Amino acid sequence: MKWSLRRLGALSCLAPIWAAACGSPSVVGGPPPPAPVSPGEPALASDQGATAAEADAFIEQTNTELKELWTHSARAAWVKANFITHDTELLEARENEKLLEYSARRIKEAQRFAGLEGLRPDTARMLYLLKYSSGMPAPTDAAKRRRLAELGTQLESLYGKGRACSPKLKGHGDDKSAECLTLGELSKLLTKSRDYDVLLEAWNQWHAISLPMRPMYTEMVGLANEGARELGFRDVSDIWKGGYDMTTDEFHREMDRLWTEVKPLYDRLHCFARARLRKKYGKDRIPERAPIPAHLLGNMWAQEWTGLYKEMEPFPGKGEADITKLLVAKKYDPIKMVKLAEGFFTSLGMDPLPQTFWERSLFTKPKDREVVCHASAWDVTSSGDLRIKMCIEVNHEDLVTIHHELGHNYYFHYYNNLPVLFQAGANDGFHEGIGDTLALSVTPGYLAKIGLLAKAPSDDKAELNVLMQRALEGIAFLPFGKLIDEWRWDVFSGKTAPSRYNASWWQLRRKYQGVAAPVERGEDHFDPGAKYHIPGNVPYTRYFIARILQYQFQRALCRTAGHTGPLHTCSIYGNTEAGAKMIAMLKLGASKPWPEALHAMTGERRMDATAIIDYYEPLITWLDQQNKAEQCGWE
Ligand code: X8Z
Ligand code: ZN
Repeated sequence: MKWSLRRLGALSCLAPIWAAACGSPSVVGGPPPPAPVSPGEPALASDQGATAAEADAFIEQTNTELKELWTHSARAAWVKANFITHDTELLEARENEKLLEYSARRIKEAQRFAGLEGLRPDTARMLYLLKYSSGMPAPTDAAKRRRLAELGTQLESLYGKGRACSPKLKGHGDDKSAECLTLGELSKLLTKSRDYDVLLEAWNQWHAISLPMRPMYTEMVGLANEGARELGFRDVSDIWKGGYDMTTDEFHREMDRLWTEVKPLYDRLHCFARARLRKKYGKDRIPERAPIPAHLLGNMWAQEWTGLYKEMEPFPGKGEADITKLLVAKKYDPIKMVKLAEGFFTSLGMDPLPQTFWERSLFTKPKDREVVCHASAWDVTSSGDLRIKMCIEVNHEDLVTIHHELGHNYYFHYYNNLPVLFQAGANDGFHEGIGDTLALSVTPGYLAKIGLLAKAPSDDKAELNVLMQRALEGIAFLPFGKLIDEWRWDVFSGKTAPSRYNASWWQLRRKYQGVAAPVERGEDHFDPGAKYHIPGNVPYTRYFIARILQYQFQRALCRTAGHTGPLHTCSIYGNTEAGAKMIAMLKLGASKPWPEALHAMTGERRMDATAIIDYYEPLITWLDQQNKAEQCGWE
């Protein structure tokens, strides 16, 4: 299964959530929650005559049948994503339709076991996981279900085929005579160019790809909500928020707590970045106390700002924080980058990737056909057919993404002997956070060890440069990670009507990220659709959670590895004790509530933002000095 597809019915980077996978089924787990969990919880009518033995048999059969359906749908999704055509779209949609039908039917059937006493704990947990497994629940009506499946496929394809076309972009792509640029080419342009108008054109034209998605997305929301109601939920958002071993109210409070804890970090980085951009673009374009124009942060969605490293470098030229430069200088190619990342996992005592991984993965963008380039990890058979699909470029960002994707693959690998309902992360944030944790160990010390750097610089200035490089990714991302699903939850619940889709999007982007659209964006646009996970229907809070957990994981693993000194200097490379702790957690899959899985690896049971705060402490102190003359914040 593709990771984002594993939530039945959502497109994923593990596989769509109607196949939701960016790494695995977003079937996440928790103990059977006390009923009623929240106002969104379905009122379950249990069957007086049902027995625990019947529940065991039901779950066993579901695991067998789901595995088969997931495999079929993952194969079709793989072929479609590697070769987007009218026919492959149809084939994928048909397989998903079957999966949607099965999933909704089994969730309904399982309601007869609700509240049943004497269930085996594993059975009770799998019933819980099943209940929240459908990220895109389909209505019973066959025509509506078919339409929902088609919409899922077509939305993802529209994104995959998207191009930004304009005479003003000529000369900025790989082919200098082309006027239409792929997202990969645009991404390079956004990191390299500092020409306000060229950047604006790239941003504008990419955001034009999503306009045809607007009516389709609206229709998809309506149909999926209908499916959710048939299952007894208020709307799809209650399902998305339901798989975290806590009530939806508790979940909201947890996410808000974590955000409140990390927001001061983001505010400082925002303040500093805005001041540096003001130097570059002038006061008129970057006024004080104003949000930053969204096209100037080196990334199409302003979600990570590593493209701005040169402007943000605290001590120019100190150390070698620019990993892209190192990779290019050492003549790395995509396969060599994947081997490097695999080498990190094996250094921890993990198994090498299977030969079929190398034979079946997509590593580079084919020239002759349309593919979905957004990176994803797969286990097509849920029993070891591991792959990644990525259009790798030789740069730092893609090296981090490769670690990210292999994190999914290693999770798949270590839990693939479990029944498929347990084949998921402890929660979906765990699945997203594994590779990211390892990427934190790609320190100058590690780079020196493997020969990418001649020697690790050891002075404070070089260290601050490295921390800035990290922060432009890890801290800049946090508000974006939080806001995407806030937008979607309100869309699903009807709080945001279709007539306010874009307005609500920009309100949230302003509130959380402190960025603003560079030009007026009315409801004649559909800007959310220009981000993969919206047409792909991949839930996003998982990345917010992962970006906090990865530091908590790292702190614990570094403790196990006996690291002394500041957290940001720790690399667990080569430490098999730390590796064993990680493997112990991976092997649990979703079989236990996430606090138990967290405990297995870290000895802690609560998500904790203090690790990320510790990690960046020296940078925060430095940013405070830099920001002294600035008026931070935005109106
Ligand atoms: O979608 C992804 C992965 C696949 S699960 C490439 N990520 C998010 C994004 O690109 O927006 C990883 C970081 C956040
Ligand atoms: Zn992922």
